[in-house]
Amino acid sequence: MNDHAIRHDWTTSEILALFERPLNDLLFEAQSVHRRHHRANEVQVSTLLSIKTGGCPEDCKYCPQSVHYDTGLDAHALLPLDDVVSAAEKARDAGATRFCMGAAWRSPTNSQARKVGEMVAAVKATGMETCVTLGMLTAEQAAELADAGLDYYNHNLDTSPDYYAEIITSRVYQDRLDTLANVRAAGINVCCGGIVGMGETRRDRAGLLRELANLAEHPESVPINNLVQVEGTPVHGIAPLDPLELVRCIAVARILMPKSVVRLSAGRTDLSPEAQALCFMAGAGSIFCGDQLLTTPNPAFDEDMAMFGDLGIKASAGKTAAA
Ligand code: SAM
Ligand code: DTB
Ligand code: SF4
Repeated sequence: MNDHAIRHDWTTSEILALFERPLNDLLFEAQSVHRRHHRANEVQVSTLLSIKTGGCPEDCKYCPQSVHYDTGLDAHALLPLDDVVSAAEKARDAGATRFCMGAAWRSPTNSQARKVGEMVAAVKATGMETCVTLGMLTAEQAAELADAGLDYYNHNLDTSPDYYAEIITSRVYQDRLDTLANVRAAGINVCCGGIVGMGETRRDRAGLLRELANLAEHPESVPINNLVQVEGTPVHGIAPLDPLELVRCIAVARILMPKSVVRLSAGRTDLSPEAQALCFMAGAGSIFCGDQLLTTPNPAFDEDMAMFGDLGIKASAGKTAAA
């Protein structure tokens, strides 16, 4: 086998062995893989908007939007189209190249999916790439969103199959894989990753990355979220993940899925600029910019642009990020 082959047959022990390498060796390999497939010193910038907030029937233990936990969130119904378009224009003018719209649904109805399709078409008309995350999707809904011009669908595996039931009981792992298959079949780019720092073991983190890397096709985009702890959720108060373990996760994801864009997603407010710099060294090629993620805070746009300046990083366009 050639060293640079794209593999889909990783074992947990092989992945754990990557995690256990000396940090410098791991970072050196991850950055070398990164430079073979992506432009060095370029990071793509996306902005998030919660188009429907709170009141979600699912019981995801990390999520402030679940009806099962009292998090004091201000819920709102699906936003009007005009509000979504003005938020997209604002994000584009600030320098984002992709606009990601999230809805707190278990799965959309056909009429909800159609309305989101209208938002996708309108946001695309602003010149931005589009991404939506709406929960489980049928094949028909995926095809309709593809027709509306959707570039990416985000649907995370969240954690390893072994740890999954500790975090979510209202839907199973296979439901997530089915949605990913529907998105893939519709020809939409897949954005799929997970969350770390929820009390899982390193073996679980390796198990999540194994599931992602062994999909028939690697997701084009792999968000690694560092848990944002929200008061009222069951995982609030858990010991935070060592930032170097997050760096290792990103590096391992980079090595396992060389062509994918690995995203340093939620949880940057808890990371020092030095830790974020190591995440970029490990191969992170995308971040969310803007004051807010979906419902929780994110570093200010200007602060991120200053960090890019300090690190000599250029904000890049998404589709052109791969060399
Ligand atoms: N309801 C849809 C779903 O779950 O598929 C879409 C929106 S949901 C908020 C999108 C993703 O955000 C979740 O899959 C999860 O990975 C991530 N997420 C939610 N709350 C988070 C938190 N507190 N910290 C980190 N990531 C979080
Ligand atoms: C993803 O993997 N992370 C984003 C996006 N996909 C939708 C969401 C992060 C949400 C963080 C918690 C919040 O702001 O509600
Ligand atoms: Fe609902 Fe999505 Fe939050 Fe789970 S992560 S509770 S499905 S909004």
